[in-house]
Amino acid sequence: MTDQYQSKLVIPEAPFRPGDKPDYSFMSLPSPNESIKPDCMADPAEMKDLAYGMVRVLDDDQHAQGAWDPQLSIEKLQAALEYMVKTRIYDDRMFRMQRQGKLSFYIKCLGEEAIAVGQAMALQFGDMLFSTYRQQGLLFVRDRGLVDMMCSCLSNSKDNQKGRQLPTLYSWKEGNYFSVSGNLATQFSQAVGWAMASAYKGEDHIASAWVGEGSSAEADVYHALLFSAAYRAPVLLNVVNNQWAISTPQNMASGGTTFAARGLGFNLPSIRVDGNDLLAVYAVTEWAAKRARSGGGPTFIELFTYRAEAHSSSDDPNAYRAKDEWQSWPLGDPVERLKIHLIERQQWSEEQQEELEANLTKKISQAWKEAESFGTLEDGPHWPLESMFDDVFKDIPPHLRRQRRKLEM
Ligand SMILES: Cc1ncc(C[n+]2csc(CCOP(=O)(O)OP(=O)(O)O)c2C)c(N)n1
Repeated sequence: MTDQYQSKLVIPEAPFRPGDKPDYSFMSLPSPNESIKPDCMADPAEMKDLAYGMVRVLDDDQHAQGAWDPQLSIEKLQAALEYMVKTRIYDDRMFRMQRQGKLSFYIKCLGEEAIAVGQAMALQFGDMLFSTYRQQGLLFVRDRGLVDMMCSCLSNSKDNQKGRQLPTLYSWKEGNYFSVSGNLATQFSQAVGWAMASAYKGEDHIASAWVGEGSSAEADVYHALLFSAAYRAPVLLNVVNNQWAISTPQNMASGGTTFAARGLGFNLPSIRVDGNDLLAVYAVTEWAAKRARSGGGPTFIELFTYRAEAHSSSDDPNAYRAKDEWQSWPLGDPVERLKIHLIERQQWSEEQQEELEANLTKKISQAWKEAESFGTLEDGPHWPLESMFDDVFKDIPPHLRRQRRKLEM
């Protein structure tokens, strides 16, 4: 064996681990003026740079700049801020309730609020959403009732999933929100299938699916990409790169390039966007939705962000990542950024922000009291055990009928 031909196994490492002082100065962040905005029906070959750059609208001073500025009205921007703050306060309340033993489990989306809110606002109500457990903002934009969401997390008598799901794995048929699956990445192929059916039937509604960057290593994602490309399904395929898949850093799944770049091999328009910039998220989603609705097929989107909280209520990130990493994150806090943008335009104030937060905190507290009145995990009432056989099969197969009978005896 000679040194010249010695192969070497490379184990990707996280940039920082506990005890390190995070410093992201190595990260190249283009200015908003650097990204071109092609026509929404452009050939993917003409826009490859968008997979390696980063679409941004808010600059470092939170002024809107560049070709991707979606020129949203002040009312829309204020509504987006409200949805994001609502998401944050809701998450905070639910996490505390989990710590008090009222819920079995909870997942927050702290730091990622602009993604679900910006994307849901750029889509239409009839568009079908195939989300992960970390896009609760989609439900707020669609005006899902707070009490309904809480009852789902409490698995109580008003839980529309009858206590069969983990908290945060919501389902809402009437809101075109597909049941969240605990088996990661299944939603990508489901969304593509739904979008193919929609196009086949000549309907104008599109689908949108999300997956975490860690889950993007699942084979389902590549089946979905190929089918979406081959049949030009009207679907948005979003990878939320929040840097961590529990304790696994993003470079374990990236293969050393951007996640967006994977779409290029399938000849898809592939765009990497600053996921902490509500305006940029909105603009890219609006572009991709217009393309899908015009017969241009799918778009692959990487939303670049940072998971500010633990993975879930069962996780302690101090074991694997540097303390205060979020504070060093160069793309900042999405809520602060939109707030500063509006204040700079003299369309918002710190006083209004405080008032908004106080009102939402009050509403969420009231909703919690009401939700608890339908039962809690600890005290019940719980769904009768035999109800586990309902709603799965139209005609219950004999072996399950036998099992139900046994249970009733
Ligand atoms: C098929 C499958 N594999 C593994 C898991 C266990 N698991 C749950 S969440 C998670 C990490 C997912 O990370 P990522 O996709 O980056 O999303 P994030 O939680 O960071 O939003 C893992 C490995 C699972 N639920 N399903």
